[in-house]
Amino acid sequence: MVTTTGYDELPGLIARMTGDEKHSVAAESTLDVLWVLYDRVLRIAPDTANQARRDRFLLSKGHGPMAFYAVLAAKGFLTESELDGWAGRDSRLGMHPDRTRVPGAEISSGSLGHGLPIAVGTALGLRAQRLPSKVVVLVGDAELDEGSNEEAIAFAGRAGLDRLTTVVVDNASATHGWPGGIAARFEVEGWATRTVNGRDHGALYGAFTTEHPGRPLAVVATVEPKE
Ligand SMILES: Cc1ncc(C[n+]2csc(CCOP(=O)(O)OP(=O)(O)O)c2C)c(N)n1
Ligand SMILES: [Mg+2]
Repeated sequence: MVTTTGYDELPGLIARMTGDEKHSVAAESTLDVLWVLYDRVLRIAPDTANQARRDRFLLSKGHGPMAFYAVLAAKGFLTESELDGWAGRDSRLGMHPDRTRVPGAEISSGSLGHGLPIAVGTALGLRAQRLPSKVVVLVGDAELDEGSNEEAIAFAGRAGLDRLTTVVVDNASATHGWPGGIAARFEVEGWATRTVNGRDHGALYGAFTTEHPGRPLAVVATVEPKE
């Protein structure tokens, strides 16, 4: 399926998915990161979605998936008309993505704290199979409070998982905040890091394409605080 939908059409697509306004800011926070990844960084397409050599994108922060679905529709994984019925009884597009139903969703998510550990295992597996694919996992700043991330961050640094990129969408909603900045948490474990404006497509692209041999990469994408 070929679509010509561009970035400017995404807000209109998101607006078609009503009924989860509680998470509209969470959704909107991810929009620019998702667009840059799917448009310019990831080697993923509907017709190659089952190939072992594809890149993997894991949406760990599963609440508010409206921007994710909009980008999947823009890139031909979903039809745009399908967005209208999202979260309905007959829709495969739930308020949390289900990997068994949503084309292009690598993991089911909604329960926070699982995507980064799964991404670490995926990167290890790809390395063992000598596949060149990269793995990008998107987490929230508050999600990082989940203890499961701590072991994953430490292990990925020790193991030098350079196929792995974690993007933290930082809208300053973590209860205790991140003194010294989120990047410092990754750097102490040996990760390369970049902190950029999460709305600036050029800066995001530059961060995602940073060379980081022998180390995983954390991109902290800062967006305006959650209301
Ligand atoms: C394990 C788990 N605990 C609690 C929740 C409830 N919950 C849903 S969204 C959210 C806050 C997430 O904040 P953040 O990761 O920063 O994402 P944001 O909403 O800011 O985009 C919480 C605690 C959850 N989904 N999973
Ligand atoms: Mg947040």
